[in-house]
Amino acid sequence: MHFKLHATDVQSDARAGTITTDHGVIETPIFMPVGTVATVKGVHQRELKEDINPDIILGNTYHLYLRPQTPILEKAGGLHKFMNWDRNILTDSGGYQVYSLSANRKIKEEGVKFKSHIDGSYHVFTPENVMEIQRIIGADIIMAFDECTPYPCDYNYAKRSMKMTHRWLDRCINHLEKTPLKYDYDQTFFPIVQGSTYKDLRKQSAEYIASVGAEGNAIGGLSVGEPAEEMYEMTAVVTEILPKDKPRYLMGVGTPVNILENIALGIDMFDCVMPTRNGRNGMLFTSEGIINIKNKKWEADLSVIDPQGITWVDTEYSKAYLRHLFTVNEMLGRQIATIHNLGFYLWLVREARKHILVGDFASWKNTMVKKLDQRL
Ligand code: PRF
Repeated sequence: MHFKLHATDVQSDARAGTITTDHGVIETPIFMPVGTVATVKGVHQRELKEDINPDIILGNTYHLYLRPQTPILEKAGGLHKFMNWDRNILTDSGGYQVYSLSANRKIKEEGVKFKSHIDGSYHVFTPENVMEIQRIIGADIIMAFDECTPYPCDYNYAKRSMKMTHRWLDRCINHLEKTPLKYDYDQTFFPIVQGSTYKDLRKQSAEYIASVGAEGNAIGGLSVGEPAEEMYEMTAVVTEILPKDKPRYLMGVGTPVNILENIALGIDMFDCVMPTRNGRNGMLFTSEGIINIKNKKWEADLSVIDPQGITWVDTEYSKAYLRHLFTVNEMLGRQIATIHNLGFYLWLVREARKHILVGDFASWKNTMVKKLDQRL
């Protein structure tokens, strides 16, 4: 993997760069659509490639390990081939899903024993087997196995957990060195900063993560219920320490405003279920603000979904029609909303990149954040 910085904003820490891997170039800042179970829910590969056009998508070790299970992915020759996606993929390690999804789990030094949310069966994730699973899934970027602390989190728990995440990181790195690549392209490993909402812990964790000298670094444990201001404060503490010449990935963030604010703090990569999950629930993100398409207000509004027309669905269908599809629970409604939202998120980060390159990012961002949170 190679990361090149093309511009840094003068009024903020925003950066525009490119990440090059064996599956192509990723222009940063980037938003990675979430494709948890080997599909970006409700979107055909053709629409994903041609209409939304991301350079990279995200998959989840936790889900893929449970279904279709690693032997099937291995037989297919990895996730790229299984889902017929020839661009970049990043897989999360399960270090978050195991806590948020499984029915119950026991965290120990060795690893996490958890109960599947699907059939109640018991499984164990360790730093070692998670590296092996991610080798088999075969994503271009693979993540360290960590513990994402909840919010709020007691200081002593956060400290102990962070230290265990650091020890797990050492085990991930040791084991990866012993686990050969499975396919004919490279994989890049990203460690994850934790430390809850405590500045001193975040600082310690960022220093530890920076010291391992990985090709890219991630920040976890944020956007778990803390106020946005606290998230920005933690991001700022960490980005000050993480190396400038490596990409920085803020995991599971966020709203359009969260993304712009964190770009301003020096984040290059994002992922979040919001555009897809909230889209399936009728929430549309637009450049004018947020629309709940199920609202009666749109019942007879025959204007197009979004006059900006970022993706073709925006001008192909009216608000009243889309509301109707949600009212009668037609799956097409959820598909249209998903394409619209992903198109909007990708447009947002591409615009941010353009403005960083031109040199007016800070003023553009300030104008945008005023509009983006408005409820229409
Ligand atoms: N760790 C991992 N994945 C994550 C997170 C984390 O802390 C988060 C937190 N927002 C989202 N996804 N491994």
